[in-house]
Amino acid sequence: NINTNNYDSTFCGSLPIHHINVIQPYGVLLVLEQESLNIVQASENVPQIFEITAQELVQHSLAEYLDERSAATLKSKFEKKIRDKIPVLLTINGVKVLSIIHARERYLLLELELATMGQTSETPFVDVYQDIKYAMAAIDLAETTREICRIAAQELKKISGFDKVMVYQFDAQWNGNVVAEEMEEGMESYMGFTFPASDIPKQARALYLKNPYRFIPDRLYKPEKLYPVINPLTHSFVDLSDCNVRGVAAVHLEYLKNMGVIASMSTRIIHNDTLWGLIACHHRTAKPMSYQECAVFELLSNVLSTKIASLLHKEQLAFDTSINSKRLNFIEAIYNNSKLADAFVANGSNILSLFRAGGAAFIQDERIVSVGEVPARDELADLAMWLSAKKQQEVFHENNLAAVNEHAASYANIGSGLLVIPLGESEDAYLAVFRPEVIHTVNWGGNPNEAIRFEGDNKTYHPRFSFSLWQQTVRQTSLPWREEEIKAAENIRSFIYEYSTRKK
Ligand code: BLA
Repeated sequence: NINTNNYDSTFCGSLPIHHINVIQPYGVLLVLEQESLNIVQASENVPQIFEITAQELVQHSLAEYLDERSAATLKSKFEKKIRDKIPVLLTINGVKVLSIIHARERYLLLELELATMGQTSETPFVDVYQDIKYAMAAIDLAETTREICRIAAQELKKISGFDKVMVYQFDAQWNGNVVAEEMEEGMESYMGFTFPASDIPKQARALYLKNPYRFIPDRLYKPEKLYPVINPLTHSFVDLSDCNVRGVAAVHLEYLKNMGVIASMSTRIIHNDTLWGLIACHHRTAKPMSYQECAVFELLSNVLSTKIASLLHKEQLAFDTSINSKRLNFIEAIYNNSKLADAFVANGSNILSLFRAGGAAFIQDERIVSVGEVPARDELADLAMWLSAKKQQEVFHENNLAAVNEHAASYANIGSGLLVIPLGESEDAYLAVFRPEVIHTVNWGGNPNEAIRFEGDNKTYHPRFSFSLWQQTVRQTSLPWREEEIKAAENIRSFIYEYSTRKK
């Protein structure tokens, strides 16, 4: 048995990654008081820009270092009360520095990029633009989500030069599947592998709704502390959740080490305001990138999200249309037959198709009629008693019935999946729809039971060492019930209820 999800929400999922209070040294972080631009906190690598220490710098206002134009730019950004992160080019101490501004309730965060500081020569915009145009056109031609992901991985690998680019799709339990992979020769392939949810726990996933990417150019970095440690305006640690340079959780640095990775970049894919997947990039050596290079990831992630959303929307429409016509077909049969049991028998094959089922049974006290492959009579009677004991009045659905009803193990091959429409308020009458067992193999990237390993002290912990293939055979499970199918069942239940009440 696999038991990993609890770590996703409890242990790993509660590490306070936003209050880490150190940054990665590819930028400098300043915390400013809004009006005065007084520097109240600074990262200890500030001498690289200001030539004085953080301790000295916090006596000053940033205004003293800005030229007139930069000061005006900063001021205008604040006055517009923009909450988004905005990149601006400031002249600090006479040097041009790309700066990302975050306006908070009581203070401002300023991230200053070191990699491009003082640079004037940039890659001409057209060079970048033609690569992006090409990638966008290729993505747009794709006809399935798989193909979109494959092309995106291919193009991003070409543009970015990362050793490996993967696309990672989340499932309903937040495990992730690698659905596309492009990599240099000699690297370990994770194509088709599933990784447990706790590898990237819920608070880390949540950050992708705010930030387009997480960039770790060098896991061997020296963390830079903030001075002073406590923000004097809020009397607490600064919330670094949307800072690019935010320091990395130790467990994840170890994870990257175990994967043989020095640099990592992950970019979100969003669908319906939830995280659909990530583009995960690995490099075996350090990989510095400028804000502009990171912006290419952000842009392509938007293109990818939009394209995936449009495909999924089309698929959803087609599914809805088909399920609706079958649902109406059944409702018509109920109209045309004075007895529900007769409507059920007359409409049998449509019901099987409506619910993509192997069998269905109409159970009303002693009376049982069925279509397709269903459990034996006594097993159906037992199931009805179980539902009655549960006082099941709403639609019930399960795709691993044996896990909740021990008797169901004996008919798992035909009834691992069960969807029940209770037919009466007071009587024990049910329409039960069965789905067969689908035995399948999950290819895990390393043993998920070892996703986290505690040392003897029960406090120190490590991520797993190995990400090589670990196979799990899943039994007694059917295809899951889709939301639209459950909705159709609920609709049929309320129709039957109202229809039979009216007839009385
Ligand atoms: C972060 N884990 C991450 C991130 C990814 C993964 C992509 C985001 C940071 C990054 O881009 O590097 C996971 N990366 C993967 C997976 C693949 C990949 C699955 O390439 C597959 C191909 N991690 C653990 C355990 C814990 C944990 C046991 O293994 C918790 C105890 C936590 N992972 C964890 C945390 C973060 C993280 C806290 C956030 C790190 C941060 O942003 O500081």
